Amino acid sequence: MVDVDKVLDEAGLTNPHVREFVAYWAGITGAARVEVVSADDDARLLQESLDAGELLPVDGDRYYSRSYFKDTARSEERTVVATSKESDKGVYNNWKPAEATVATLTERMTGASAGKTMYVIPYLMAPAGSPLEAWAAGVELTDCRPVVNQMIRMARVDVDHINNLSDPSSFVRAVHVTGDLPKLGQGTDQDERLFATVADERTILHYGSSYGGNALLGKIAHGLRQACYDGRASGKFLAEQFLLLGIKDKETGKTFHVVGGFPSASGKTNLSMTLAPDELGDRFEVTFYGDDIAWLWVDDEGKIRAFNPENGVFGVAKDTNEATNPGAVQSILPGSGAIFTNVAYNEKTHEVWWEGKTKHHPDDTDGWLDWKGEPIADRSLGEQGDPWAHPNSRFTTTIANVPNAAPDFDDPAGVVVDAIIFGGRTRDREPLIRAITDIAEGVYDGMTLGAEATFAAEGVEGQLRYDPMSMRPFMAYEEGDYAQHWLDIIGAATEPPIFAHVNWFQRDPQDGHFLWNGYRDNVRALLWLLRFKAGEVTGRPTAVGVIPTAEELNLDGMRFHDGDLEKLLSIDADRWRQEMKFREEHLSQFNLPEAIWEAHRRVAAALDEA
Ligand code: SPV
Ligand code: MN
Repeated sequence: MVDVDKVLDEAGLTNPHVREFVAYWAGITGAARVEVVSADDDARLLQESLDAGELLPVDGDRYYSRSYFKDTARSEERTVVATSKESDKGVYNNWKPAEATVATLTERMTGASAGKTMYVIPYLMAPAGSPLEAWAAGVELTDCRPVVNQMIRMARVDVDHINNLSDPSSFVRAVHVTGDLPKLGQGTDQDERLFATVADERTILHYGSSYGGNALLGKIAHGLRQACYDGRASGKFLAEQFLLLGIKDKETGKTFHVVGGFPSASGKTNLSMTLAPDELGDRFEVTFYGDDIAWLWVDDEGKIRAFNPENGVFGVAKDTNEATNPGAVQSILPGSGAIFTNVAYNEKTHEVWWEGKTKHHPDDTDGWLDWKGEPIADRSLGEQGDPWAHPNSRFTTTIANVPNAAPDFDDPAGVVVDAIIFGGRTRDREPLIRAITDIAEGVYDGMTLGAEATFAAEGVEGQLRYDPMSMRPFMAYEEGDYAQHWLDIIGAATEPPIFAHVNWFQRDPQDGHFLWNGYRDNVRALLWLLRFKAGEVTGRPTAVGVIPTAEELNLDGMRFHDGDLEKLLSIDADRWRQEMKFREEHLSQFNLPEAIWEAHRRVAAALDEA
């Protein structure tokens, strides 16, 4: 048995509730050693991980981690929200009763860390000193050392964060046990993996993975699922899978802030890290706050404020290059300490590569291993076309490494939110941007957010896979209650943000080309929105919101095929009327507040008149 008290004493971990939690789980998991870590331990732990072969060196003090080949993404089917109230059951949250879930996980975790070290990671999901601090502290226990190095990049890690709590019992209890990955039956009827947020006990128990959000419990388990639940239970805040960016007008000195929810593969990471287009760069500067999570609340002056609770970026590597995301490229250069997961790795030169990093993969395959660790040079003819990197391969780096990180990204007071945008991926119907001034219609727009099914076979042609607020896998309680909580929080603001829906993905129906260039030019649509909010432009009202006129958008340096701009700035009423039927079915699943249905009926009636 480990002498837990002695270890905690030596680490200066004094919070009695944390001590009790650590001792309890050390006993259950049967860990051979316990070690308390802080961000200062990063270099030593990296070296230990290298020595043990858990990480491999990448040139320029960077690192490579390869996960088990059946453990390469967040598993939605195996992720549940457990509480003691069945009224928390939603359509998408995989609700389970707390007691049985904790019992199952306790059984699976019993003895499962035998022979391993259990690392104790005291962390904060917020800038220190924020008004939401009571919900930001957590302690993750993990039996996987590279998870510690990742957590040190993604969260603020220090024992002081949990020693000095005003309520010492108020921290999230997070336990991560890797399990015997080759024996877990991933994807079969006997799948033993289980990732549970026991939300009303503020306890997170994840068993059966060492990958990403399954294992870094500060991120989506605490930062989204638990915080979403806490936000409503306290009535104080919203926790959303949103980017957060700033746009500084160098002429006036004012910085505007935008948060945004996008279903996966709709350009969220690239937008969050974008720069102003060259033609506008003299006047506007875009700054980065966060690519994945924002917490929002109403301040004493009635303004909506937000911060990113994370300290780092866990970004998709695929297609990251100087053209798509120069900020990301800069943030993972030699010297950044970045950790790459499941990209291709050269065991001789210690380089990394992924699809889209460069136009073609390296010509000389000598030393190159694919994401599974298999030599590219040994591939059979039939395997030649297989990707080198896993499509969900990632880089982990701290926000401080991002070249255009906002100077105040770490400010505990957060920033005032001027606009809330939702953006799907839609080949027709959705214009470039439509502004929504009514709060209920804005929340309604978020609840009907979605992206086109990637393959026609996944659904009806033209029908979306709905992903309400881009929170489908993270909403911790019933969707109707969630919409009501949004109405309450945003409705309490005396100066609410403006809402908008954006779409960078309209295509020409004949040859399929994108009508809008996208990437850095997307900033032009946001600039119009901020001018519209300020009353500097009026736009053109439609049934589904206000759309810019071509003259109101700053399009300096852009070119369009004939008719494309008109199409980007108009709506197809017939397609919209079809969409309204799909929306009605989608929304009927939830126990929605009447205000959301009224918004739906208003939009439907306006479309019928159009
Ligand atoms: C996502 O999948 O939405 C992520 C990555 O942000 S993970 O943390 O693995 O969920
Ligand atoms: Mn995410």
